[in-house]
Amino acid sequence: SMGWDAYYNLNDINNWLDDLVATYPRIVTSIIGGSTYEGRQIKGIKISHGSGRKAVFLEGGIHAREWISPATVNFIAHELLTSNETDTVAAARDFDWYIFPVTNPDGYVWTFENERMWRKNRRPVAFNAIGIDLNRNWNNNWLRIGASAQPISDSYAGPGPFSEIETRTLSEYLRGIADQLELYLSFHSYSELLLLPFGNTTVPYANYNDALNIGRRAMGALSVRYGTSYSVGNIAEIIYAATGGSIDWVKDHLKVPLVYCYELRDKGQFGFMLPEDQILPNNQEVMDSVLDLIHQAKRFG
Ligand code: 0X9
Ligand code: ZN
Repeated sequence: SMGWDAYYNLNDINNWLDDLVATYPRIVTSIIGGSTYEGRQIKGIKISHGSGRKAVFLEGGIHAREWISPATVNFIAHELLTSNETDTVAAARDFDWYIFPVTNPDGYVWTFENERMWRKNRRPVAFNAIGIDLNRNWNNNWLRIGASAQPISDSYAGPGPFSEIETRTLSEYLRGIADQLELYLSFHSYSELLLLPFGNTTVPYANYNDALNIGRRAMGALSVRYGTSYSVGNIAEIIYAATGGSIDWVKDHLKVPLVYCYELRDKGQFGFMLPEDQILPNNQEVMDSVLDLIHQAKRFG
């Protein structure tokens, strides 16, 4: 079982996912979203109460050091499976959920065992440089802006779009379920923001204003519990222009109606080193917002 007062390493998370499959065999299945340079699997679970439903995709831990991201994704899975609260039960029943808490497993392990502040994957790319930023490697305006061509950089985009096995395999998995997807959520830290595509332009896409309003309302729901205030907007407008991120590709290539990137707690006091006593409050307020997104997504189509 998983407490919400500590960060868990990859083995603990993967074992916990296996436990969920064993505990709820009719509802939860084990899924593999892809594989990694060091030979690991990108492990996830699918929660489904029946066929023919639209789906939600939760992407956690693409940046290794952002430990609150897998913790948040795990909590959402836990709530969907254990809560008796009306909205949560409905959310679990009305959508299929594809849940991947750690989409950069090699990097995540490295932050536990070697360098707490590691961000990228772990593939050697030059004689003195390791790692590609997996949120710069997707094939959408690759290397256009806010990404580096230097292997030593923390935002190194890689030698080419989808050069990395992690992004290539996960994107193939996503293609396979694209028709089902209604809502895609990518979880990062930190800054307390809800970001919308695209990373290279502030020009709104077709349903941008609807997506913006839905996001704003959800961040209103997030703020109720502890007063945490998230800003909502286009990536290029409210943080910095950056291309090759997962949500841009998911929006542009898979045409998923609603696509967001959370930058979780905090606003910089502790940054990536968010204290463990903030895990639960963070997770609860984010869950409040996810339920609100679900409520709105149902009516959106
Ligand atoms: O720069 C990033 O990849 C994200 N910020 S972080 O501090 N967590 O590294 C923001 C990504 C938002 N952009 C896209 N997903 N395109
Ligand atoms: Zn990040």
